[in-house]
Amino acid sequence: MTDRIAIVEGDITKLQVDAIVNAANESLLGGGGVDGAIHRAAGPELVEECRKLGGCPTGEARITKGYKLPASHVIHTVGPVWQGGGQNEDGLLANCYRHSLGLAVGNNLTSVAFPAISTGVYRFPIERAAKIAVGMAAKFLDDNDSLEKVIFCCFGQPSVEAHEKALAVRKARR
Ligand code: AR6
Repeated sequence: MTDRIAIVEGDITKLQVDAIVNAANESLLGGGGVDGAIHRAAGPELVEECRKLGGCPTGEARITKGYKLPASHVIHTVGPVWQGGGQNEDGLLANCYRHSLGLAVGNNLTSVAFPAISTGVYRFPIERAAKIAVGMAAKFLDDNDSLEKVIFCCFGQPSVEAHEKALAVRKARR
């Protein structure tokens, strides 16, 4: 199923896919990093719809329309803040990917692009996060034929390399 996983470098707000995933915070009302970029590109209607959702706990996900984005939907998920690894950060990050992909399939979406959730302001180590992200996507694709493409949209070469390495390890295991 790893042939349905793609790794690209660039700005996720430019991608024409069924859904881009936002690395949000529990308020869902916007912030910096990729969250700020997505809200800027989508326009003010996005935060209006988000306001109606009443927040989102860490590890869960919510879906909205994409408004002015090329993507028709935004899936907002809240990654864990890295606290050294002893606070179930791995499990919470895996939940973000699982719930986001579940929402995509539940809404009949076939292509989804992720940023590297939690690896910016939330300081989750990139290699560890990439392993979790790629592992969960591969597992999910195994179980869901309707999903055609999962894209990891990486910001910067270290993130690209971490995802490519995680994908290569995954492929070698098959
Ligand atoms: N396209 C793709 N990836 C991006 C983009 C972009 N336009 N901009 C940044 N990244 P972060 P977090 C990468 O900090 O760690 C916000 O304030 C970035 O290089 O956006 O989950 C929220 O409101 C990094 O690899 O999200 C929360 O409060 C990755 O996206 C908090 O930050 C995630 O970095 C969430 O922190």
